[in-house]
Parts: sequence; C-alpha cells; structure tokens
Amino acid sequence: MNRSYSTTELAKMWGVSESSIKRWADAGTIKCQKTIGGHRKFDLDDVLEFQTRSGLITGDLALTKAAARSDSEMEGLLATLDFAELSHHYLTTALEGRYIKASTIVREAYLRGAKLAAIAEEIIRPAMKETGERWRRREVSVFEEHLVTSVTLQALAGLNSIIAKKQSAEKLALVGCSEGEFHHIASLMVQCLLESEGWAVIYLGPHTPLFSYADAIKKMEPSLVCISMTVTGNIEHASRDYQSLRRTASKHETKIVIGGQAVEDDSVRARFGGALYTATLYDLMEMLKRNDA
Ligand code: B12
Repeated sequence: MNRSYSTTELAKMWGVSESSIKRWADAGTIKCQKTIGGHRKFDLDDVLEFQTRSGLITGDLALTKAAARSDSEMEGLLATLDFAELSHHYLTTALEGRYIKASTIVREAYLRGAKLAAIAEEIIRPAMKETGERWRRREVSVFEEHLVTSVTLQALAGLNSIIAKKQSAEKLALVGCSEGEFHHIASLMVQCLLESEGWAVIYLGPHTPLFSYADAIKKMEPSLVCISMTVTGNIEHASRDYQSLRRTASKHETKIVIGGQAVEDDSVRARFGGALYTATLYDLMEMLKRNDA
C-alpha cells in the first residue's frame, strides 16, 4: 500500500506553511482525503502528481518514489533508533549533498529521544570516519569529503537551533580548536552538548592560537575552556603557548578540557599537563555530571 502524508509532513518536507497546504487542498489543487477525525491525508501518488503538475516543488525538496520508499525505511530506523543504519543512511545522503535530508535524520533522532552525545558518537562520527577511510582508499574524492563536511556543519547548525537550552545559563565555557587545526566538527558538537546542559558557550572556532584562549579567559572569565586537537601540527609551539594558557587558567580557576585524535597519544597529552582529557562526548557528559569541570 502507498504511504500517505499529513499536512504537517508535507509542509515540513516542502518548506511551506501548513496553511498553504490546507489552502491548496481546499481549492482542490492537490487531492486529499479526510480522516474520521477531520484531518487531511495525502496519498503518495497524489503528492507526486501535484509536484509534477504544479512545478512548485523542485530540487532537494521534491519527493520521489525512491525517496518515499526510503522515507518509510527511515521511519523504521528512527522508531528503533538503529544508530548503525542511521549513520549509514546519513553518509549516503551526505555524499549526495542532500543536506536537508541529512539534517532531518539527526533532528528526528533527537526529537525521538536520542541523546546528543549518541547522535555525535553513533551517527555523525562513524560517518565522518568512514568518509576518511574511503578517501584513503581513493573511493571518494576530496570534493566528496568536503561535501560530507559541509552537510554535517549544516546538520549541526540545524540541531543546535532546536536543542532545548536553559534560558538563564550562568556557567560560561569557551570552545574552539588549537592553532593550525581546521577539523572543527567535534568542537561544534562540544558547543551543542554544553549548551544543552545549561552552559553559555562562546565558540572561537578552528585555528585559534592557545595563547589567545588566555586573553579570552582574562576578558570573559569562563569556568571552562574546551579545546579540540585532531592533528598535532607544531607541537613545540603549541605546548609553549599552552603554558601561558595554563597559568592564566589556574589564576582564574578556569578548568581546561582537551580532546581529539591528536591527544589520544599519551606523549602528546603529556605536553598539556593540568588539562582534563576526555576521549568521547559520553566522557565529557560524565565529567560534567561529576562536576569535575
Ligand atoms: C573532514 C576531515 C577533514 C576536513 C575538515 C573540515 C572541517 N571543517 O572540520 C578537511 C578536508 C579540511 C581536512 C583536512 C586535513 N586532514 Co582531515 N579528516 C577529516 C575526517 C574525514 C573527518 C574528521 C571529523 O570531522 N570527524 C568527526 C569528529 C566528530 O570525530 P573526531 O574528530 O574523532 O572527534 C571525536 C573525539 O575525538 C572527541 N573530541 C574531539 N575533539 C574534542 C574536544 C573536546 C573538548 C572533547 C571533550 C572531545 C573531543 O569527540 C568527537 C566525537 O566523538 C577525518 C577522518 C577521521 N577518521 O576522523 C580526517 C583526518 C582527521 N584528517 C587527517 C589529515 C591528515 C588531514 C590533513 C593533514 C590532510 C592534508 N594532507 O592536507 C588536513 C589537515 C588540516 C588541518 N590542519 O587541520 C587525518 C589525521 C591523521 C592524524 N591524526 O594526524 C585523518 C584522521 C584522515 C586519515 N585517516 O588520515 N580533514
């Protein structure tokens, strides 16, 4: 049996208001049925026919038969929060550049109760890792790696706009990357997570010299600084700058948390003495709960 759509679903999918859909339905421009409760229901064939005839809905917003099939599959994956499959679909969608669909996957997972840390660790991180592996095997090109990154940045921005935030956040955190670091997806995830836990966050972004975090501490007095490091870069330079950051942080009683692939290595981590280290966002959540940070 063909899938049918509600007014709300069509409005969301096509990016138009629900009243537009109702107006089109009441004028007979798009065929619809009414349920016993009086709600409008739109059959897949009528939806497809309306799209073709009206020419109003095009590109990424247009529903296709294949997409409708994958919509029902997606429904099942979202209902059970099957992270492995959701991550796989997320990557496929991102490689096609379908940022609205990719954003929908993470948004719907969140709305159905997935924790932000799980969305980051189980859906997005494996998809990014797989992208890196495929790039190394020359199965995807640089443009595709950039495409998946750009889709992910948009999906995170979408997620950040709907996460429940406390209105009067009192605790302030600075979040960013180290100097020379352009991998900034993880730091955006940290921002999202902290905000959902009631922190106010100042996001400094990629490629931020460590000494400038010290300047920011003096001006903004945050209680926490989170720094993401993926590639080691100039480690001598970074650990020299870190000493001034550490001194300033201890004077202002600011905790420093570092994370990222570069500091998975003990010898690299040893350069950043006094900082707390977390390997995953689950660990960060635990740390915040224990009030270590
Ligand atoms: C996307 C990507 C890029 C994009 C980044 C775009 C952007 N705006 O972010 C671009 C194309 C720019 C890029 C460039 C490069 N990249 Co790159 N990139 C990747 C890729 C595919 C995904 C990275 C990602 O976003 N992962 C998703 C995040 C969520 O995962 P994560 O970084 O592991 O973070 C998790 C944890 O580490 C932790 N965490 C991280 N930071 C923090 C911070 C805190 C406070 C906490 C609590 C936790 C935490 O939580 C996160 C969630 O679990 C990886 C592949 C991979 N395996 O990761 C390669 C990868 C990271 N890149 C790599 C390399 C070598 C490079 C380049 C040097 C390539 C080149 N020759 O130019 C440059 C370096 C650029 C630079 N100086 O930063 C290597 C790094 C190897 C290494 N460790 O040295 C990787 C691993 C690919 C590989 N297998 O070789 N890259």
